Amino acid sequence: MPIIRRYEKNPILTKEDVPYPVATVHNAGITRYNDRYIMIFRSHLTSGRSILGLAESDDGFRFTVTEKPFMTPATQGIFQVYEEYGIEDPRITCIDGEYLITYSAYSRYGARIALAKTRDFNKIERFALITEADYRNLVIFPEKIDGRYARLDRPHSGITPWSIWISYSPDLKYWGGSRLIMKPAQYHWDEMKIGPGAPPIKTDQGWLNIYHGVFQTMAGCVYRLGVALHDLTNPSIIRGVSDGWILQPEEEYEITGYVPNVVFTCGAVPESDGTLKIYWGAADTVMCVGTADINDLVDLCLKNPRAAV
Ligand code: M1P
Repeated sequence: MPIIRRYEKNPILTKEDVPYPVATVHNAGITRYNDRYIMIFRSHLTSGRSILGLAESDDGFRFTVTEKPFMTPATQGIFQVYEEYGIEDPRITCIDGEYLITYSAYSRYGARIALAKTRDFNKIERFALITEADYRNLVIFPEKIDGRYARLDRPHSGITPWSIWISYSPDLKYWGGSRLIMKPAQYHWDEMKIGPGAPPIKTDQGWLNIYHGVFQTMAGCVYRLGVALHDLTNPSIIRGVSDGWILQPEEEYEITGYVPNVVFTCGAVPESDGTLKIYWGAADTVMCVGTADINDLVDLCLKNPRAAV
């Protein structure tokens, strides 16, 4: 039995489900809100630039997209400068009833991460640009740790391989205490680069970090998903990284599309029965979901780990 069981009706969302013109539907953040599932997904426009849409569901499998986009690039102020080329890859974290949405802001100056806040998915406040360029894949932990907010991210500098870092903040705006905590493993399925995927999931054994890892082949990159377990009280300590991937492109809709051979997650929802719904963009073109047992993911990290750095 595969560790992640694909939903038999994948893909769950495509551009045909969107009531305004888009070229793709992928890399969605996901959360629970008022007993419903809210998905904020990325879409390319035919210009090649990206916007964010919103879809809702009662069961986490069948989603309906709202009439209008959820967020489009800012048209004024500092956000306009840095969102000029589009907004991408949203992740959602709920802390004390406030939903924190981090996303990549693209411009001629590179990719930065912006943070927006909402309490109702209607009124949205762009709060701050919380990294300089070039950063991607920023996830915020769903509770303060030792009195501070914590985040994982992936700088994309000239220093390779691109790795996962942790940082802390007293107020979500100013971040520091940064350190590298997890590197790709050489000659491994994730050897080129890694990036945090879903905001960390709390378990009895630690924080589950479902991340993506990239392997470069002669025919292009292959994006797969892996899993690591961080210490609950000090998440800069990694208790284990599963040696093998937990999901790789295998289905037609994962192998072919806008960018072939990509499975890329921005969100997962833990359920009361001990399972986790994991959502992924397939081939940067459509959205998919699968289910895994949280205990199985924890075991993978602890029983057959590879080195974290
Ligand atoms: O095309 C695959 C992915 O490439 C980028 O991810 P990363 O910088 O982590 O390699 C992003 O553009 C992502 O949206 C995309 O799915």
